[in-house]
Amino acid sequence: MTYPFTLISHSLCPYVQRAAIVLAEKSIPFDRTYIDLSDKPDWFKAASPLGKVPLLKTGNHRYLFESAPIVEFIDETQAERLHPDDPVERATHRAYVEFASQILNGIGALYSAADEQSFENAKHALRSKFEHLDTRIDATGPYFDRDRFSIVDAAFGPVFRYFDVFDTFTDLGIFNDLPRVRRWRCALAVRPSVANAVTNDYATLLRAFVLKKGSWITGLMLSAESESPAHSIR
Ligand SMILES: N[C@@H](CCC(=O)N[C@@H](CS)C(=O)NCC(=O)O)C(=O)O
Repeated sequence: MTYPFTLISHSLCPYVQRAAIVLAEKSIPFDRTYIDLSDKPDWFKAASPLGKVPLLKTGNHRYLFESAPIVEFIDETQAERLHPDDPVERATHRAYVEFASQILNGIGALYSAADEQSFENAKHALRSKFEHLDTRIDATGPYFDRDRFSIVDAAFGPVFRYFDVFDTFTDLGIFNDLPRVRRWRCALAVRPSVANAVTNDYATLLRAFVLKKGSWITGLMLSAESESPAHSIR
């Protein structure tokens, strides 16, 4: 059986996860096609003007690209809206989806940092963004917009997922004394749409990615493995 939507994916891509989470929140069944981004097939290059995942193949065989318009399209056309009705609130939510993208860039800087100083700089830049979020999230929680799961949550589930893996080999301390962010992270981790947006081998694949990076964080992972080889992927 084929479904009206196919999400063109990569196993580790946080932007793909946003679309998968929003589809799941709306109980829309969909197919997934995984792309090897180091060896992109011709049909993918033709369908993706920027050469990136996600793409959403819609029922009429059109491909949508870029996660923000894909997510907005799903939100506008399927089931109840996840974005708020109020235009100011909606614009604010869109801004925090962009904030999540900036945090993803910061995570990229963290795992790419070649030396301890750049690693510490990346860590502090991330920490200050989460400090801001801790002041921004409502005390009642559990989500960005209290008890209403929104697209901002779909953007932050994949952000926190990186730290679930990093926490297995290093104590970054990024969330220390940030109780609202910590509670939000826990609430997203157990939300089925978020938990099921990746395959079961996500952690193994992310560790393999970190190993290949050959950066400062790779050294932290390898030294933790030499002390406790339980998570070793080699
Ligand atoms: N702005 C894009 C970012 C998507 C993105 O960076 N995708 C990455 C994987 S996570 C990709 O496809 N990279 C392949 C490439 O740049 O060649 C979006 O929101 O969809």
